Amino acid sequence: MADITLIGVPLDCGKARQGCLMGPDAYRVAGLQPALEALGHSVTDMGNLDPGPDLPTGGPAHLVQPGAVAAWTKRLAEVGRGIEGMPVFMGGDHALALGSVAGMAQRAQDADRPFFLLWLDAHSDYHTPLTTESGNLHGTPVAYVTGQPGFDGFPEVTAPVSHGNVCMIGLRSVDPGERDRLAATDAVLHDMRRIDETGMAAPLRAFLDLVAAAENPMLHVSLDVDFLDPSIAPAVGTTVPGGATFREAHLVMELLSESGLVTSLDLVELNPALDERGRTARLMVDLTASLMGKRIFDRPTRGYGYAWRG
Ligand code: EXY
Ligand code: MN
Ligand code: MN
Ligand code: MN
Repeated sequence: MADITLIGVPLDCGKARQGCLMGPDAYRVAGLQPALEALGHSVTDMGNLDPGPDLPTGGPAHLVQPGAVAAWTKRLAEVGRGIEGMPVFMGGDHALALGSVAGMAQRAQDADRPFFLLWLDAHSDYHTPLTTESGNLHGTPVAYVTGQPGFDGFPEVTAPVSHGNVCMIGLRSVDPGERDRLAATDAVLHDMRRIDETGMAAPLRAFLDLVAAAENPMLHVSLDVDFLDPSIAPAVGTTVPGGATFREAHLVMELLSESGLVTSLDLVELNPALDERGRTARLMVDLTASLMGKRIFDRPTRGYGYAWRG
């Protein structure tokens, strides 16, 4: 069983539309902690983080709240680096991943462990402040944590994530300003056209084989609500048709669970103001339970935080 720490991250400054600040409490109301405790995990809810008073204002006019995102990034990286057990960052929009991923990558570097990132998202989030068209910094976390230039005023990335250790699944909305740069890297990119042909299992198993081949790896999973099809997950401001189905999403989580490799998790972009009687929040809780071992029949599970079952 794992020791899980829930971290509320009411970060809403990664884009113009507001609402994600209610995300952490929506997960609490949807029963995330008891759902994980019912699986035998010990769960601590550390409450909501606060990036500190007087968030910086100003910055390049074309960017949305860069000072606030930078302050959150610093705070999250500090907290993530020192957290015990398995952190679950309850967002908040995807700009939280600038800090959550940077902090976990630094934690891996501190422990001399290889670090891998699984990005479950309709978007590649590979813009920089120099390439973004919208100015919304929730479209930039992967560029930041891989050490791309252009993030003036942000904390230095002292443990950059190798592109070859990044896998994206669910892509179906990638801007020209990020596509060519990303395609030129060795990141593993699975758009939904690829998933239509292969299903979720084959590409995910291939990535998990890569992770498992490393020595004592750490794997951070960043789950954006818009990875899911809007028909099952409407509570997100950046819906894109053609997302993961209910079973595809659960299969991804079940395979991750059986790998025993996941060491940290982001749950991002839930906007409760757009939800329908809380069903998106409950789905995200259920998917997290699948990631943490909810199963009908036991399967061999080994690795991080789980009872060794051979
Ligand atoms: N690529 C678009 C932009 O940069 O504005 C859309 C980004 C959506 C980001 C959400 C978190 O996934
Ligand atoms: Mn995203
Ligand atoms: Mn997205
Ligand atoms: Mn690289």
